[in-house]
Amino acid sequence: CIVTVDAQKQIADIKTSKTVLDDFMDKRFGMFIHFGPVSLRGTEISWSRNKEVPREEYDNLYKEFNPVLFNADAWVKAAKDAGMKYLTITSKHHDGFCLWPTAFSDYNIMNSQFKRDIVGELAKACKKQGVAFCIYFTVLDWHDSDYPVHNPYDSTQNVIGDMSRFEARMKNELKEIITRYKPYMLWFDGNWEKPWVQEYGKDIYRYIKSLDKDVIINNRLGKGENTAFSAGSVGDYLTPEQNVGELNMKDPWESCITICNQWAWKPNDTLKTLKECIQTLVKTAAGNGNLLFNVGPMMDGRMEARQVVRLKEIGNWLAKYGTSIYGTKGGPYIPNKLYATTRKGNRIYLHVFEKNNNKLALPSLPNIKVKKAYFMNGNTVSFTQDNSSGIEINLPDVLPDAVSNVIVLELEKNAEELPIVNN
Ligand code: H79
Repeated sequence: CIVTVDAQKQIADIKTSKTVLDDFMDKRFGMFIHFGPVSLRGTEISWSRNKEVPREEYDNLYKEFNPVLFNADAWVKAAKDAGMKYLTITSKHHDGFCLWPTAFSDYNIMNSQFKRDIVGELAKACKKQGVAFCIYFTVLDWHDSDYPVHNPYDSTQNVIGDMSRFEARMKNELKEIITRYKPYMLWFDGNWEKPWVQEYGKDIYRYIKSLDKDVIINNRLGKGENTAFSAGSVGDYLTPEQNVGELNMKDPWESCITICNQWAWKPNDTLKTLKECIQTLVKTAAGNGNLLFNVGPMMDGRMEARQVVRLKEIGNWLAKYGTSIYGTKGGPYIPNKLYATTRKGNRIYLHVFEKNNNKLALPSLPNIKVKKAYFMNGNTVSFTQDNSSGIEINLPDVLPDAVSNVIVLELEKNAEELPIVNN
């Protein structure tokens, strides 16, 4: 149909430029923050409403919300210390509570005891510390009477609403956010429920681009699929959730993964080990994607000390090995249990995850000679190369880095154009 083709063409004309998206993908590592009045209960943000926390109680939590130890500079510093280059805050999650003083809903931070613009303070701190500031904003709102779904667990309550009014308010809120806080990127979510249709996604994409042509927009503004693009897709990059995306040299993507299990703060939640954190980041970069790593601050506004320590440990590893992550491409090998690779210029960075024995066998790189191999910041590594049997790396009895090891393979020519090797 002609109308749809036109709408699609308009989207193509205003789509975020490759330069901007390349800049985003070079960053590789960002901090996701899920925060709101629900931290008073330690249950999952939005999903515990009508479940662990009765609706009436959940919707009144904001009156007690007073994170007096919130310090935007401290959050941004924790991200910087982790080696993160951008930060994404939940300005509004599915429970509808707004962390900024919006003129379009009373259910916002100014009507809590706290009365401070959390989004604005973070935007300012990010600017000061050189971290790209990004905003999460869901397209569903179980609290809003104009949105037709009020309880994801009980469809009988989900009947009345006015989506055109809801969409109009969403635009007003987005305009506030974009003009006030100048986000680098907008992270939409909640795109699977029935009221949300593709036309809203397209309309809002156009609207955002009319306000700021360079703001990056994730693919969850469009209806449905989060991990693949199709002809009518809306948005600039793919968003696998709680798993590392597959190697994809064509489409930009970012995996969002939690440092513990829950998105919002949970007391004594299981914290990922340093090795898990680093290897998650490495596997993401090796698949040519970004990692948006989530932290849920506590009800008093501080991040948990043990999480801040873990973030710092990740940053310490990146201070040594960052050139094998930032600004690299994924491939040419598909990541597996034993290893994964990134590449830049004439170098392949071979990340070794596990050691089965003292030999690591890589499939052959056709017609490209490896000139030398060495541990990053360390000793030479001996290897053999053969066009049919491939590359065999000799590993020492004990690998030099206790957390995650990187071997640099220097090639005689550029590694970035190599086709993906099927291993
Ligand atoms: O904001 C985070 C999630 O709340 C949101 N996206 C990320 C970034 C998200 N919305 N929907 N979903 C994720 C998928 C729904 C998963 C669920 Fe469950 C499974 C909802 C209920 C069961 C896991 C367990 C999440 C809440 C409880």
